Amino acid sequence: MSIHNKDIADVFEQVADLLEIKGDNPFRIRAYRNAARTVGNLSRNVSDLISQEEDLTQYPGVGKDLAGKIEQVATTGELKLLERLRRQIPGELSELMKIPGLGPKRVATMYHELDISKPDQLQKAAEAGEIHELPGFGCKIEQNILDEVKRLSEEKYHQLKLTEAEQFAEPLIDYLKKVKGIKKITIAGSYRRRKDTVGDLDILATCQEGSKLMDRFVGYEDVEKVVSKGQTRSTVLLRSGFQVDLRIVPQVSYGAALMYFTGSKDHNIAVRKIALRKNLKLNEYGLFRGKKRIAGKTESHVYEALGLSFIEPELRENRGEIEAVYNGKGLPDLLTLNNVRGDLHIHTKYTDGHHTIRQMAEAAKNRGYEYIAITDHTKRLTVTGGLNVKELHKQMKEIEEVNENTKDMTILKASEVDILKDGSLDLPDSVLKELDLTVCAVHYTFGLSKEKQTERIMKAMDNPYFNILAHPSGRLINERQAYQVDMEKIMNAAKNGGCLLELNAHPDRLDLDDVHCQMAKEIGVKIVLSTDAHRMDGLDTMRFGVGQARRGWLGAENVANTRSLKELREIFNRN
Ligand code: DGT
Ligand code: CA
Ligand code: CA
Repeated sequence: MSIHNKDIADVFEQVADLLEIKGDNPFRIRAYRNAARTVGNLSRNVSDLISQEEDLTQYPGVGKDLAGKIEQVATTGELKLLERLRRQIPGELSELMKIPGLGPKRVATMYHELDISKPDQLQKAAEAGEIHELPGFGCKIEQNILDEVKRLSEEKYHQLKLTEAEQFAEPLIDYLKKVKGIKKITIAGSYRRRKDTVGDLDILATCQEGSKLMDRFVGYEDVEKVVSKGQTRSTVLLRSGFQVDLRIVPQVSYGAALMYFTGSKDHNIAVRKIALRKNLKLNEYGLFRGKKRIAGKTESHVYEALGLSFIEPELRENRGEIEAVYNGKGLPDLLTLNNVRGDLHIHTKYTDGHHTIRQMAEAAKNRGYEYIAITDHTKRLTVTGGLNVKELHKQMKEIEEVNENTKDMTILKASEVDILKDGSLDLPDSVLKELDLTVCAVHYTFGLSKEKQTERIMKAMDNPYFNILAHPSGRLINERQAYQVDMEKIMNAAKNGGCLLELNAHPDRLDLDDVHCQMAKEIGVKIVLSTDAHRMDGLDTMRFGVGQARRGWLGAENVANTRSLKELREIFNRN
């Protein structure tokens, strides 16, 4: 039985939720949350680490006790502590905590006063007007809860973050590839389009012995339920509830099928219209003139036969890509990972990172980068141990020392400066001016009105030492909505003032999103791609940012950290 990192992370999240509802020790709760995050974000599979007898305590926030618990979940799929907690209070309470506006206190109150432990019970009670009378609630909160419960129940199914989908997909593909006679195998759908979240996996394969491949697929150890099994198509649910489809197609149709199942649906519909205009028929088997297949083996053949040039999967959202190739205007040369010359948002041990300046610099150099910026937090963000001026000066000195001893890599002095509620920055100008650049961010008071939040950020950008607006919308995928902000206004102001916007590549954020990237390009404001790495391997998440940038039509010319250090310095000097 293979247990995925996400399964383990979910167990620890649930433990933390239940402890919090019980009112347990905050430090203990935080330890479980940190463990969940660490495990969820690991690039390697924990089950593999354990079978290779690697020491889990090398990971941040993982002590001996937690390492033992992680091993327990990874090997048995269960955790005794969680079972014990579930005997005391219902495990479903942790689901209720996912509803925006419901924290542990409110969940505990609803449970003790009204015996509510499930979303449908909550909805009934809210509709009956029983919630607002509880201590710590009110009519407005009751209404919000009701709206959120309805919204969540209407979501067709839970979308996984792209990184989570990868953790399920990669071992499965490796496993399937071991079948003899398999020629090609690709994951199509939103996964191939590098969408930030993925609903299900659509796998396509060509294989001489199709029935062997199908047998192997439904026999995968992680399959909980075989929804359907046929000669050319099967659907399974993995234990996490994630759905996977496998289709076996003939080689002559592979390109047409790949195109069809890569989607998006809107892109397909628009391409099919072009086919119809040319009196051709396009489906997943090929492009046909009458009964004759005129293309189908590769996607390029199909696009070409339609008079179109090849469209990269990330662009297939019917957001202008078809018009661009149809009118001969052409598509942009999309950004690639190779274009990126440095990472400008990196944390170290000085605040909540886990490695030293030197380690992060070495790791960046190993990835072929020419420069990085060290951007630890400022003092307002106390939970991260944000730096005061004295500590920042100490860090600057260390950066100078490391720079002197490092070849072919420049470490820039920077800071992730908090944008305070009134729009001022969390460091005095006299200190900001000593930095090579600043990455500025909103980390609290997310609930301001759109007007006030926009004003706050605009005022911050008026500071001549403001360079990059970090994770501009504040969203955490599947966890926290973006705050209200007038992004177009901010982008215009940034462009006029010489500020830049970040595309934070962390797979939990991917902020700016694809649509906003496209908006930034149209407005002409420059983007910076950064990972917000808190560990050395965090630098590898750049590829998620690149996928998102491509979805937003960005080319190297739209992204500042594809430039030389000299050009960058000019960009960051706004005066
Ligand atoms: P997801 O799984 O919700 O993240 O998104 P997709 O894009 O992977 O969608 P999915 O799995 O429902 O279907 C895979 C692809 O199959 C989709 O991108 C386009 C194609 N497709 C599905 N349904 C239709 C349809 O009704 N018409 C057309 N033209 N294509 C469809
Ligand atoms: Ca899909
Ligand atoms: Ca599907």
